[in-house]
Amino acid sequence: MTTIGFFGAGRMGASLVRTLAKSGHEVHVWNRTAAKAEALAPFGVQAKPTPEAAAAEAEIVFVNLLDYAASDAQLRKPEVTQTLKGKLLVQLTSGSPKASRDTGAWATGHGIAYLDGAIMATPNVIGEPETLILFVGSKSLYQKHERVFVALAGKSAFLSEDFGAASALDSALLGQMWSTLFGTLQALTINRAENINADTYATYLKLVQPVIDGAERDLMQRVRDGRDGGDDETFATIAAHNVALQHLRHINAERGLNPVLADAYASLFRTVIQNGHVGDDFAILARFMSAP
Ligand code: FVH
Repeated sequence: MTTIGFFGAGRMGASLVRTLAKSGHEVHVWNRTAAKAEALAPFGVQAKPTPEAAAAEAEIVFVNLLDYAASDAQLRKPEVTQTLKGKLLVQLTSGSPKASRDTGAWATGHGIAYLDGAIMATPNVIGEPETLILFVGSKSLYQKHERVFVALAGKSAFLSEDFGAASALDSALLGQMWSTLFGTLQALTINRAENINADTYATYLKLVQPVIDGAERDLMQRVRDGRDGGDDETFATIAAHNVALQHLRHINAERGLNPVLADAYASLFRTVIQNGHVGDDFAILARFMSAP
């Protein structure tokens, strides 16, 4: 059993706290709105009036607040920083890779051991064997307390010594998720606007996943291999993609649909064409995503 301090009792924080308490740890929690911390008392959790009081007796202190601005505002209070010295601080607030690296540097510079983490799940599956939290920082520190982390997420894993790696991977995967979510909304909008029948929609459902999987696999491989020009495996040049995109824009115009996504793609194609790459592979766009 470990005595654990916890800053935050929001949707995710409360789920993490309950799971730690159910795993047999003594948890002292502080939340800006005290009532949310006090509501955890039935789980044997002790609500504390200040962050430093929640950290005072703890070996490990977790933070799960809205953002790093909220987190830094608490962590960098002199009385909190002083209390955290010599303890392990585990940051589970979502943030940018830079914020994670800056907080990691701040913590280690103040004699506070630091692990950063990205929760790849929603509050309802915390504590489940299939849930994943990625941790970064000192591998030996992670391994020393792995039992605590695995209680929070059965698939908890150590990712890297780079404090920013978990946030970077989280953001990359979120970007992938949003492009799939927005792409799905666009496809459903076209299907609905063109009044496709149930059989045609059933065919769409059969085709959509292989299209996504195949495109991602091929593109990742080409970009990784640096094959972003045109070669004998370039089956669709920028020109071909751009022509097909115009059909999507015509549907948007004819049906009065929101053109914002197709127009954004068109803008990227226009930039690449203006830079002389009309005959190159789609992968050439990777260069223009890194530098507009
Ligand atoms: N919910 C989810 O599915 C995602 C999954 C992936 C990881 N995220 C990140 O977890 C952090 C907390 O998210 P949340 O969903 O629990 O958010 P809320 O329920 O809104 O709780 C926010 C807590 O932060 C406290 N808080 C907000 N602003 C401040 C502030 N200025 N000073 C101190 N505390 C602050 C808030 O306190 P209160 O409103 O109850 O007083 C909550 O404790 C987040 O990084 C997600 O990206 C969740």
